[in-house]
Amino acid sequence: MRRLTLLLAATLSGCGGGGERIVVSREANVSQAAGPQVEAAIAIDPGDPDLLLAGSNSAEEPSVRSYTSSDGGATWRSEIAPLPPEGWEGGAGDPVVTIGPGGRQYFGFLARIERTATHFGIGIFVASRVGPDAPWRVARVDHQPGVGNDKPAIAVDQSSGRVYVAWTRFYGARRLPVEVSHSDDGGRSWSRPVGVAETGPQLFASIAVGPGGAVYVVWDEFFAGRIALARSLDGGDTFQAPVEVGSYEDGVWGATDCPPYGVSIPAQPRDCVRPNPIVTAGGGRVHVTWGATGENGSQDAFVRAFDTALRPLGEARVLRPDGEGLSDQFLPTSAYDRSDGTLWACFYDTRGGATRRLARFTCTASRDGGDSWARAAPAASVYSDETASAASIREYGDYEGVAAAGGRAHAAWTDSRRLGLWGEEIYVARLELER
Ligand SMILES: [Ca+2]
Ligand SMILES: [Ca+2]
Repeated sequence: MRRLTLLLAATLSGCGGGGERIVVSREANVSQAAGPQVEAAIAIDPGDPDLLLAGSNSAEEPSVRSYTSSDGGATWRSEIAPLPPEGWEGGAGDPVVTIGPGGRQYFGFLARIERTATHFGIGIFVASRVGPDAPWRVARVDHQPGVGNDKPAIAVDQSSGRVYVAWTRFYGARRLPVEVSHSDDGGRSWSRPVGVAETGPQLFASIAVGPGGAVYVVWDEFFAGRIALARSLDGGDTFQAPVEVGSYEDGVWGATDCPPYGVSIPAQPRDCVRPNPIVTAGGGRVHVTWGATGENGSQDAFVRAFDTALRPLGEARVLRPDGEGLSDQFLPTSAYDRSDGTLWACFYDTRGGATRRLARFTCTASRDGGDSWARAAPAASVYSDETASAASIREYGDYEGVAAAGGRAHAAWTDSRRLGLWGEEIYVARLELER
């Protein structure tokens, strides 16, 4: 097993930031729905940070589920919405959310349609609404029959209002590139998708727009075990040559029984865990977080910083080194708060449990561009156990969420504390970094 090259990981991540403390409040079960809700996404309105939009899969229901708060996460509305168009089924899921200028809310998801008794087509849709209480209007993003679609990411340019979707397209013969489309009319119509880089099969795209309008896309090359990052300076029409963020060997496609690839860990043995790279941009830096097998063989969450031209600023760092005992940090995600320059990173953490089977969604934050990190704090007040017999085969699902604006972050995750009554639920908690 090739290890990631880590620079002084143990010295980089203590409780940096001059004793800053993460304060957690407003932990809430936002779904309260039968069956499993997994794969949490969350967005916050930079213009009014009291407005929050979250979403999740809800595989036993006709569509994804949305969770709306207009009071900073004090109260939430849980709904089966948005619905896909007539003839489509919403169970394919993969929700992604963002909130643009003027408070326009976007909710992207996959839906499937039966082509024959054994073949389904997967389409990618974005719903938008003018505010938290307005109706959703749904538009299809891809319009190319015969091409498959998977794992979208969404981001909005807060200056121009242009909204971007990046996702994997399946052309067959192992041609699986990430492509990007955009909309300038609030999600009503979408541009013809353009490829980012033809470097082999790509999944788990993440997209961010910098303050000056530069577009950054990161993805996982799961055949090669490489995380790559590319930039567009022309509004997503063309992308410059990608740079390598990190590499991994554990869990690459073809070397694992995990569906479709990944690493089986005690806390997520069946669905397994994958790198889940997330890109953020702000404060003159671009950051990527991801998960991979670390020096001691457990899962670690990593961060690496780049300048806006994607020149690396040092090596990858471990967000929370294990210390004495092995623990897994998995399904990492991150968000940048442009109002105060705080970079937030969250992940499930098995630390504190003896068997590495119990996990709590946990967050840390950096005010200095990722050079030092606050002491990690559990967003979840209790551990979850997705190895319990009543748990979904999807366990925690493929990804979780965090959003940040106005000096606050809101983490959203799959939680199994009410497994007996409601199955997996989506929880959200508010996080603030006290100076
Ligand atoms: Ca670890
Ligand atoms: Ca549930």
